[in-house]
Amino acid sequence: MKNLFKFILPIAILICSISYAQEIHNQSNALSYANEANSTEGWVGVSSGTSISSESTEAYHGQYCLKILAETDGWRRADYNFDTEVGARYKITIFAKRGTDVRQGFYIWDGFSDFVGKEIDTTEWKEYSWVLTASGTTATIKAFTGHASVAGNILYLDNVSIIKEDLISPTPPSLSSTSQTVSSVTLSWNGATDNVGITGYKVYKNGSLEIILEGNLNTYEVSNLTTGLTYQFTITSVDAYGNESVLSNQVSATITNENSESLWVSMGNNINYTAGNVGIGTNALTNYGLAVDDKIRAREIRVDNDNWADYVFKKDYNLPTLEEVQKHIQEKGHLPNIPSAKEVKANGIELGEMNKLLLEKIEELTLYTLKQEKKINNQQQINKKLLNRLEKIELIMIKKDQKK
Ligand SMILES: [Ca+2]
Ligand SMILES: [Ca+2]
Repeated sequence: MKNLFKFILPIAILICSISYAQEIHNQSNALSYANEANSTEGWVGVSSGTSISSESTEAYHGQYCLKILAETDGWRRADYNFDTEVGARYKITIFAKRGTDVRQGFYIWDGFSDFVGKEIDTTEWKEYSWVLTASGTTATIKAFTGHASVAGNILYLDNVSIIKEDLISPTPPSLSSTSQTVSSVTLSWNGATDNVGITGYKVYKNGSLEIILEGNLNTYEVSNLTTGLTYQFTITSVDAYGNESVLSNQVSATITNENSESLWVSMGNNINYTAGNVGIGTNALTNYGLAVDDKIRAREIRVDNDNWADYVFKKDYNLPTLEEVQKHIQEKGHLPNIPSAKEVKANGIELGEMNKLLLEKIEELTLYTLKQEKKINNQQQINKKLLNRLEKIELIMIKKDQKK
């Protein structure tokens, strides 16, 4: 029985909770879901031997229910009268529990052409419902404490609902996800319509009902979600009669890790990463603020360097001799102070450092060239002097030959 009530309760809450907008059982009394009060307003104990009261210890929902007591032997009952439209159909739902007597129930109602009585067959709270066609302009619900009941019989009623039949379902809302945290997603929706009126919504998570919402809401936060998982949400709208729309569009949301969310900080149109390193296609982040396991394209890249190669031109720079350079090349297979092919394959090159080293070699080459230029000039001077002396000697030799 407990399981039965676990099933019945949410349905009952749905039926009763969404119905008050078009609720015909609209008095403020112990049996009302949305407008409950310590009152029996609208209900009448029929005959002098019937007592009706608002009861606070047996309520099915809220604080109160209606207690019907047979004070004396005889046909004892409570009635509820309401206006109807001839030919219209009404969905009537009543929760009831009987006392120890049998044959308590709902019998011989007035104003409907197709009413069939129902016995209240359990001492536990149970839902009894009908969809009935009105044959007049008024109708009467009758709840009996027993068939020719005896004094002392008791019957309890609660959560009564009377809704005029509505066969047109609402249209579904348009659903969106407006924000999320590390464990929740806030859904928002709009645009649902109904011929009578929307009275509530049903939110579905991964195809299962998450919650039934009453009233004119347009947002709901789904909580207790798990980081790293992706959830699919849909929603339907519901009218007073219990018609449910088709599913809305589906909204997908992935619950992301707290750190990856919080480390990005927006500042105007900029976004800054305030801690840790960023890897794209790699998690080899040690010593690198940004690691990318792919090509990078840019119009310009600036590399800062605090030790550019102009030190080569300082007087105290120890420019190696060409003999030393040649010896290094013969022994090591690469220029001094330049990484080998093996080192570059293992470690790559650093753009700033490698440009500095290449300039270092260019500046060294310039120094070597200037030295060679100086040597060549000196040699040309010597050659010129030697040529002059040679010409003088030739002239002397020619004069000697002429004297002979
Ligand atoms: Ca109640
Ligand atoms: Ca409708």
